[in-house]
Amino acid sequence: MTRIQFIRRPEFARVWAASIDSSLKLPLIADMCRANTLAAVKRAGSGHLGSSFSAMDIVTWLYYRELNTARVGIGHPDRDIYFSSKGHDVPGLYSVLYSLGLLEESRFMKLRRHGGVDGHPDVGVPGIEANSGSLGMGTSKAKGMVWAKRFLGRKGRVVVMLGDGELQEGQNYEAFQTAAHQQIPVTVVIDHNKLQSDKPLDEIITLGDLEAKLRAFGWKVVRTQGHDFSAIEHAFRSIESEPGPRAIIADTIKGRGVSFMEHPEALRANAGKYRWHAGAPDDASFIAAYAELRQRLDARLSEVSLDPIHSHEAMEDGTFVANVPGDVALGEDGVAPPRLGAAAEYVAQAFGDALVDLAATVPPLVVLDGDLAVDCRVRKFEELFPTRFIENGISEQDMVSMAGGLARQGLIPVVNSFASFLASRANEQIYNNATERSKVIYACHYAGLIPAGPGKSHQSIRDVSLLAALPNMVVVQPVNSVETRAAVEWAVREASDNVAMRLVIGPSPRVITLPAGYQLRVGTGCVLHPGHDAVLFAYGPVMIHEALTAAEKLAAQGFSLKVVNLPWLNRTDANWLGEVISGIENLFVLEDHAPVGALGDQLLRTLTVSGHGRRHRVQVFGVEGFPVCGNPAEALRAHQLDGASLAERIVHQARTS
Ligand SMILES: Cc1ncc(C[n+]2csc(CCOP(=O)(O)OP(=O)(O)O)c2C)c(N)n1
Ligand SMILES: [Mg+2]
Repeated sequence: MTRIQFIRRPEFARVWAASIDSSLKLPLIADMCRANTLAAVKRAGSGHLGSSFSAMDIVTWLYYRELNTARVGIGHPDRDIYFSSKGHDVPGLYSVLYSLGLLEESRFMKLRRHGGVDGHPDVGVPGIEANSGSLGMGTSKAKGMVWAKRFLGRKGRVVVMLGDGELQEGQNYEAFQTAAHQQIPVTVVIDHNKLQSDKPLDEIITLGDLEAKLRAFGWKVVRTQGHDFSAIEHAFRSIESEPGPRAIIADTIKGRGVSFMEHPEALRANAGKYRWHAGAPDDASFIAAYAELRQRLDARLSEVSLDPIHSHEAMEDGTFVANVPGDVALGEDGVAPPRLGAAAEYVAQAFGDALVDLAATVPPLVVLDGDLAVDCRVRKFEELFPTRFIENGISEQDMVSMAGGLARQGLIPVVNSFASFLASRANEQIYNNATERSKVIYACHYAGLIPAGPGKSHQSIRDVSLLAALPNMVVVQPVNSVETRAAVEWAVREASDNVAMRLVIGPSPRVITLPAGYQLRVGTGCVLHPGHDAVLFAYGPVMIHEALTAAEKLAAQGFSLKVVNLPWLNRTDANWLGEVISGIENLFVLEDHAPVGALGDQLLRTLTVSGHGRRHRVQVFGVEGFPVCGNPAEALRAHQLDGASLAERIVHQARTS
């Protein structure tokens, strides 16, 4: 059983009130917050440590010394405002807010859980000023806040934190330009840790002379050491009287505070790749990291004759058990959130492997990535075919239009990013490419509701509605590795239209076997569970698992549900559809998407046009509202899309018809 300890709020108050040199307090508070960040991420099972730790000293400085927020209160109209545009560093921010009593303990203890605090910032959490997580928007939003404060006669500054990789997003440069022209005194802090997802910026897309670039835009720029509190103070003092926009470039270390997570040692230890950007550390790494932080804290406290840190083990029921100071002996992972019974299959892996295999026989195939090569499973392609791989950094719009240019020259580009960023942010560019009638394959990773820990910036439940209306765009989502490989081969070799391939990022919840002889054919699917009382259409491994679970539960109640896997989300073969629903009145559609604009709408349209609709009733189950944050079971349940809820909803509907 993993025992994870937290440092509770009175300990922060004790250290802050201690009669010691005030310059010693901030490093102590920051490390205490690091320890809590580490504990929260470990308990959540995921989260971003490297980025939280590199920003931690600055965030501690801001809330404990620079900003009036804690003093006047987080609801005061004249408060100073801080938020992070990068957003994934929010576990660190939560720790600081908690240490000051601004964030409730019960919520902080539930990072990435339903009813706790989201994996990326959400204004529903006390102290969070802006939603972020989709990179690149923060400077523009901060500019709006400064403008509004001035307009409304309110006091208070606005400080926004940017990642250095985040600066690859073009929106930053629009904001740099307008903030200077509009003379808006927004303060930007750039957490310049020189790394992005898992590689140095200089290997992805270099920033060049950042100071000169910002100055050329008309900004006041100061550079500082981001882990030295007096240097941070000096930087803030040197820009405070500036009438226009100001930037503090803070040289920081990703993973700062835990030796083996610090750049550059961490890169050397892992063949040049940074391991601690996202995800919870394994037990051994957690124990070592926590011990290092605690030992440093206790040693520093002892030097100034203060008691060591007292920490408490947080139990699942929300109670705490006091621990012996320094006790960090941990065992098996017993507190990870309940997970789906995962199969060892990742459809995204099958996608990446298929691309590698196709490369030999399809010379025009090229792959583009937006700093997500590992998540999108294209790192292998990058290593094997470096001349056919384009790393474009965090700039989806640029990547998509570049792909359009590649396609105009006869290449077959496969563009990779998360569905939520690719389909939406670059939608206009995708449309423009489509009008040229060339073929681009858009690999929309992390499609759907699950995983739900990162929160609504990352869960993609609107991408089909954004893409399906393009006349020459086929949207497909495969259910298992076999179907994924077939879909990639079809997209690369056969498709004449553009293809948007939705892929679930996590492990498939169960092994899904396709019927013998099943051939992928546009507009058709296959029956995965026989039945005659109702038909449920679904797609992708997450929702097909829930659909099958519903069918199994209903079978035990004597209700026979036919489950149909239909990977084509905007193409339907009306004859095939007519056959599959023949003799069955009640039809259901399960979306891994909002109920608007995806498979349900497509089927309704096909039924209406073909005339089949007169004999059938259709109900669409989808992600209603914004997707909730939580573990998979919590999120599915909250949206009533888990197998048990679906079974109830289906029976209810069928009996009332
Ligand atoms: C628009 C968008 N594209 C891609 C991502 C995925 N992503 C999250 S963090 C990250 C790297 C960020 O690097 P950096 O800005 O340097 O932040 P650091 O973690 O180093 O603090 C990427 C690519 C995203 N969240 N938003
Ligand atoms: Mg960085």
